[in-house]
Amino acid sequence: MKLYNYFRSSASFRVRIALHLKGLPYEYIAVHLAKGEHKLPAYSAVAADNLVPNLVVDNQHLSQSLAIMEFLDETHPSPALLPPDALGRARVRALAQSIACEIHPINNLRVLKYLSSTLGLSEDQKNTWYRHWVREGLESFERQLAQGPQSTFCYGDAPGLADCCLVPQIFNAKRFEANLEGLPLTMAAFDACMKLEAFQKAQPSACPDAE
Ligand SMILES: N[C@@H](CCC(=O)N[C@@H](CS)C(=O)NCC(=O)O)C(=O)O
Repeated sequence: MKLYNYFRSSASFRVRIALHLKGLPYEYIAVHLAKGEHKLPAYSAVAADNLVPNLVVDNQHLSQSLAIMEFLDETHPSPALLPPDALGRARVRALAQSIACEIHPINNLRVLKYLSSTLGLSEDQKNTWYRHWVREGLESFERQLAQGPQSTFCYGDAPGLADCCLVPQIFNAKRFEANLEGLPLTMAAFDACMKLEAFQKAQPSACPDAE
């Protein structure tokens, strides 16, 4: 498998965690987002959406981190990223989507660039936008964890799909100095994940293109 990705990309980081949790080897192909490499025609030939991550398996190109992680889970079921019961799976997918569909899309690179370059927001205003939406999203995430069963990770006693999404979002929030106070369940799950080798190996500083 080949993973087109970028060390700082949180959607890429999700997939790297899933690959490491499952012990699956992959070729790391760096796409430098800050230099705009994802917009070059050569990369359009790899990823029709011009985004990272993109996983190549048997010459098939897979996009969207949630879809990729579920593909990995279906093709390599152990250890599972989703619980065995339908209710549990719905809860874990909801947590994962709270990050991947609610928080991340309004704070990713192209949105932040649009705020600065096209709408002329200052660095401070852009960071205020980022911190506001991340904080609001994580408060909602915390309330959802509080409604679920008592757990070491986001759901249960093993890391899963929601943890693969949470950890990169927290890394990103820390980089932008978002307020992470008063989120005890969220940060406990984050801390539990970061004790594991798979999360350590997948983190930005461990990537070959880390700067
Ligand atoms: N929903 C997509 C998001 C993909 C995405 O937005 N990736 C970012 C990096 S985290 C990207 O390629 N950004 C390029 C840009 O915004 O120009 C997924 O989960 O894979």
